Amino acid sequence: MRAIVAAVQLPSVSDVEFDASLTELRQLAKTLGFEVVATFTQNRSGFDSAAYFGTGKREELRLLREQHSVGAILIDHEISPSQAFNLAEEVGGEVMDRTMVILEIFHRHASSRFARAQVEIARLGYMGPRLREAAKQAGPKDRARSGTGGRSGGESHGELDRRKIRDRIAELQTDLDAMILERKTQRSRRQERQGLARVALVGYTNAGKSTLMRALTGSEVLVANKLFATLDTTVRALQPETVPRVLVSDTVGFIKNLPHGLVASFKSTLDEALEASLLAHVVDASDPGFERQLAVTEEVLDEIGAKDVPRLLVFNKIDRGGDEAALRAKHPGCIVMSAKREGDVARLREAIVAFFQRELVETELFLPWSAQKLRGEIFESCQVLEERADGEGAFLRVRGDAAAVKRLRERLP
Ligand SMILES: Nc1nc2c(ncn2[C@@H]2O[C@H](COP(=O)(O)OP(=O)(O)OP(=O)(O)O)[C@@H](O)[C@H]2O)c(=O)[nH]1
Ligand SMILES: [Mg+2]
Repeated sequence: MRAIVAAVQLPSVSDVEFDASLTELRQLAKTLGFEVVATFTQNRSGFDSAAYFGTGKREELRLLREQHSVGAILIDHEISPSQAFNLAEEVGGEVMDRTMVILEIFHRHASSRFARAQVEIARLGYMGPRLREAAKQAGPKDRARSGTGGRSGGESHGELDRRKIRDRIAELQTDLDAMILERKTQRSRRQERQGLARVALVGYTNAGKSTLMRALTGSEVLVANKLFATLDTTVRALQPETVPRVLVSDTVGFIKNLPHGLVASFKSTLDEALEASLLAHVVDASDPGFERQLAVTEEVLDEIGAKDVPRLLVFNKIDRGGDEAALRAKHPGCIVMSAKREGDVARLREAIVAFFQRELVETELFLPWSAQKLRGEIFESCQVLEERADGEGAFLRVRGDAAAVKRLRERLP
C-alpha cells in the first residue's frame, strides 16, 4: 500500500532531529510493507487540537493523497483519537500515528505465545479510547439499537466493546503472569546449574544485536534488516564454551517514543536480560543518528531499572562508516567493531570473558581420594590451573566464580 509520511515540526525541534525522526518513520513504514511516496510537513507552534494539521494544510494533504492514490497517512507523533478521526474524515484514507505503526510491527513480528500476549495487551490498551471515539461519532443511533445480542438494557455497542476489551486484557494478563512465573522458575534453575555469568545484548532496533548473538553463540536467531525483528529474549552459551560458562541473551530493540503500553508489556521480556551482570549496549555507529539512539537506549534502560548494571559499549557496523578515533576518545573502554569481521567478534568475546574473569577468585581446593565424584563438577565450574597429588588426594589450583567456589568448598569434606 502507498503511504505518505507526515508531521508537524514544532519550534522546539531542530531540523536534524526532525529529519532523523521522519527517516525512522519511513523505515518503520517500510518494515510494515508500505511504499512511502511522499513526505508532508508543516511548521507550526503547536498541533491543531481538532485535526493535528492546520485547515489549509489539511486540504493540501487531501490533494496530495488523491494525486498519488495513497491509502495511508502515517503521522510522526502520537495523536489523540479525535484528531485521528477528524483528519481521516477530511483527508481520506487511513490515518495511523507513530504508536500505531510500532504496535502493528510488534503485532506482526510476535511469534511466541509470550510475545503475542504482551503485544495484544498493548494494542487493546491503545484501541480502547479509539473505539470510544468511534462510538461517540456514531452518536445516538448506536444507543437506540441496544438491548439485543446479549447486551443488557441500555448498553451501547461502544460500551459493550469496552467491556469486552477490559475482560480480554484481564484474561491475557492472567495468562502472562503465569508465563512470567514459569520463566522465573526456569531461570533460577538454570542459574543454579550454570553459575551467574550472564551478558545481555541491548540497544536500539537494527543495531546488530541478533547478528552479534549469532556470531558469539553460533545460534540461528533471526537477523533481518527491518525494525523490531526480535521480540523475544533468547539465551545461549558463548561459543566456544568458557569456564565459567557465559550465557548471552538477545533482546527486543528500543526506539524513540516507544509506546508506553509496550514499555510496560516488554518489561517482563527485558527483566530476563536485566538479571544479567553485564549489558553489552550495541550501537549502530554508521547511523547518522547514533548519538540520539544511544541516549534513547540509556533512557529506557534507566526507566526499567537497569541504571546500575555494568555496561560494555559496543559500536557496531564500523565497516559501513563512523569515526573510530572519535568514538574511542569520547567513550573510553568502548569496543569499535563490525559484526562482519571475525577478528572483531573475537575481540568482543574476549572483552566479555575478561569482564567475568575479573569477578573470579583463585584458590586451592583439596580433593581427597574419597570424594572423587566431585572432580567432574570442579572441572565444569572452574578453570583448573594446576594439579598435584599425594597419598591423601589431589590439590587443585582453580580459578572460578566466587559463589561457585564457595558452593564446592561446602561440599568438600
Ligand atoms: N554492514 C554491517 N551490517 C550489519 C552489521 N551488524 C548487523 N548488520 C546488519 O544490520 C541489520 C540488522 O541486524 P540485526 O542483528 O537483525 O539487528 P537487531 O539489533 O537484532 O535488530 P532488532 O531485532 O530489530 O532490534 C541486518 O541486516 C544485519 O545483517 C555490521 O557490523 N556491519
Ligand atoms: Mg534482533
